[in-house]
Amino acid sequence: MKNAFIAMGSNLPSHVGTPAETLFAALHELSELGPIVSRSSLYCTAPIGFENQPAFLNAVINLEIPPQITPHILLRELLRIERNFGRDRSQEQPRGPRTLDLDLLLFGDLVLSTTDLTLPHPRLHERAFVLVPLAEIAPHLRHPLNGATMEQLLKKLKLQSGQVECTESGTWYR
Ligand code: PH2
Ligand code: MG
Ligand code: MG
Repeated sequence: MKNAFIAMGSNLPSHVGTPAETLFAALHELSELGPIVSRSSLYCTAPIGFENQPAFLNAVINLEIPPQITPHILLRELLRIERNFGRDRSQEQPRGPRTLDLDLLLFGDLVLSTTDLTLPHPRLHERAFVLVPLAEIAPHLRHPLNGATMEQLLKKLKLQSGQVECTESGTWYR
């Protein structure tokens, strides 16, 4: 059985409410694609890339992938769920504020490079807002390209205090 790891992020309200409410509602839609094995805590994180925007709420989930779902089908479904929560890519600023961002980090140990999808996610190992929640739920998972565990990759990042803060403790999907 294969598992996909998906990063979730939000820093703008959507039609369902606050970023936290958006992430929980999106989790419900994600659970319709396959069973959610685990999810991380929600983390309040300082914006990276474009700094003059609200703090993000970030999390990572482990989704069990049914055999008929290919990486590109999963990507298409993630984009569809983003649009359901008001994401409009034609109106937004790169690395700017968004109602919902769903990034495919890993799809089993698949290594893939196409115009619309690169696996593992090329910036996975650089981003504390991804590695902290990922290492919380899968500390011993190995990066398919360099063999390092998520725990080891996280240790290599120089975390600044206040950059990534846990806002709740992770539980099974509610
Ligand atoms: N997403 C971005 C740009 N910057 N910063 C944080 N802290 N969290 C994010 O999810 C994030 C970001 C573009 O997707
Ligand atoms: Mg993103
Ligand atoms: Mg994205």
